Amino acid sequence: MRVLLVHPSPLMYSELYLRLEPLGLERVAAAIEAAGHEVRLLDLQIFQHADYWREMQTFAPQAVGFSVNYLANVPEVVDLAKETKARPGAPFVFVGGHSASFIASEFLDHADGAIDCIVRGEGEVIAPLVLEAIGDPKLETLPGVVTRHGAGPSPTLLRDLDLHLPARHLGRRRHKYFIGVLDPCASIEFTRGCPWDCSFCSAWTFYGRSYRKGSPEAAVEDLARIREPNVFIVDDVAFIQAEHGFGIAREIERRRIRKQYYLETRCDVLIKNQELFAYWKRLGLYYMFLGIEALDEEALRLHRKRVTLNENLRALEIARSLGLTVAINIIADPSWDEARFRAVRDWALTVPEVVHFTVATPYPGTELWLTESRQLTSRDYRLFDVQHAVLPTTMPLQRFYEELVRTQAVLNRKHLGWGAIRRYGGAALSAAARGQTNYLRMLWKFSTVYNPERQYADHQKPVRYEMRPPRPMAGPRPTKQELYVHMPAPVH
Ligand code: B12
Ligand code: SF4
Repeated sequence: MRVLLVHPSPLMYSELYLRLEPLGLERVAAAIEAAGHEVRLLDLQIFQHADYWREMQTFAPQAVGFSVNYLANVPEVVDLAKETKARPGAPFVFVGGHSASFIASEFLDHADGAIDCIVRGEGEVIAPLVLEAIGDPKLETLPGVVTRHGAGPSPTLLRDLDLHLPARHLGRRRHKYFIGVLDPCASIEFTRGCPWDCSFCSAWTFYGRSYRKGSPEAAVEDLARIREPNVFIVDDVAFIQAEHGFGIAREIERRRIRKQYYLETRCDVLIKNQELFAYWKRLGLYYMFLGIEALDEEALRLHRKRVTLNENLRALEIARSLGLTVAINIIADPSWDEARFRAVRDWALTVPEVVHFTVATPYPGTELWLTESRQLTSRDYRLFDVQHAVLPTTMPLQRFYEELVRTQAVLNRKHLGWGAIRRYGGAALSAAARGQTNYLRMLWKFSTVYNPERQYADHQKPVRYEMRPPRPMAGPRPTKQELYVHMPAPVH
């Protein structure tokens, strides 16, 4: 069967700092290819809708699968599915990914019959079975599958992460993928899931709080296939288990692979596994993201981060002493006033790190989605991108955006424009000499992407698809049934 897999258009973030390969789709593609199908992959972060329609004509797929990890992409995918189904000889249309998994039935309702099924959870096991069941009523009995007529049992976890390494050969224009100065940059996955349970996050609810590791040999085999000199390690929390991180590192040394790496981890993990991170620094670890989230104990407790402010500050010192470029994130609450923004801005100016600000957003799939007592001010999917306020702001909304962007602009002052050229000019120019200009191009784009008027105007756009409000909880706390996509068992 001819199968076209599609990643939707870029999010607000990817307009500036990064653009990353659709690793989830590449893994699903590998599983589908292994089942004997002919697969093509189209990434609309790079290509245009016109390219999608061209592909529909020239490749004439019998099935089209969309990846929806982000709510902001829901309207685009619903519209593409509707237009696809309106044309003669329409293919089977299915959708997977994080956000799709958490809002399966409302997604199907918006599509009004244009989406044949949503595939909840990991795609590797189930996608080939879905293709096999097209046209058969057994489709809606498959694990993780939801149609307008029924839903199968909880999805099946992939038994072994070493299976179905990403089908990177299907990617086109790979030189467009980058993160900051790591230009170009590929992505890789070493582990899946997270054992913590932060209230604003859905990494743990998606995988039913499970945590799995691939073998160091398979991970490094995958790494060896990557042509790019830079690699984004996509694990939610990198190197939780030191032995696994050392195992991969030793294998990299044994195979004499030299690359630069970006990873994301927790402050307590960095403190606990300092030696491991120092080893990775020697191997090429360049850029690290630490989820600090808050500058006070009360907010850390509310986010249920299970780290203290002191631990966070200690981790920053360790990262600095290792000589890493460090990015951190702070969650701005819509309740913040001018004084709060000023205090955070002053702090951000005193630290050498790249400081990002996101807006507290109850995302479906998180505990916060069910427990947040404040009323949503918007249910427009496009505004659920952690850059817009969807909860009531204490300041007038326009003022909130002015303060937010002013605070985000600290990053612009410190790490973009000429400041960046002074700091990373050598790396940027040598990338440019190789024809890689993604990073150079981002340096002066800040105010076209982060703009208070634009953010405020987004709230005035007509809303065609509205999210369903959260369902009331059965008890005082959300249950596993209410939160998890993958229930803890079974593993196949
Ligand atoms: C890279 C990344 C990004 C990149 C986007 C890159 C891209 N090209 O998509 C950037 C940095 C832009 C980003 C932004 C955000 N992200 Co993000 N991101 C990730 C990250 C680290 C890796 C994604 C990845 O490659 N995973 C590995 C692959 C193998 O897994 P996968 O994509 O989930 O695919 C599997 C399944 O989902 C499924 N599947 C996926 N697509 C399809 C399609 C079909 C047809 C089928 C059948 C199955 C299927 O099968 C795949 C294989 O099992 C994940 C964390 C993670 N480890 O997954 C978070 C994650 C996906 N992001 C998340 C969030 C919350 C965000 C933000 C909202 C906030 C933030 N963290 O900054 C913003 C969104 C901004 C916006 N404007 O809306 C959440 C999920 C959100 C949700 N929907 O519930 C995650 C899980 C992180 C987390 N800890 O909460 N992100
Ligand atoms: S924020 Fe990080 S540590 Fe917390 S649950 Fe999500 S992935 Fe795990």
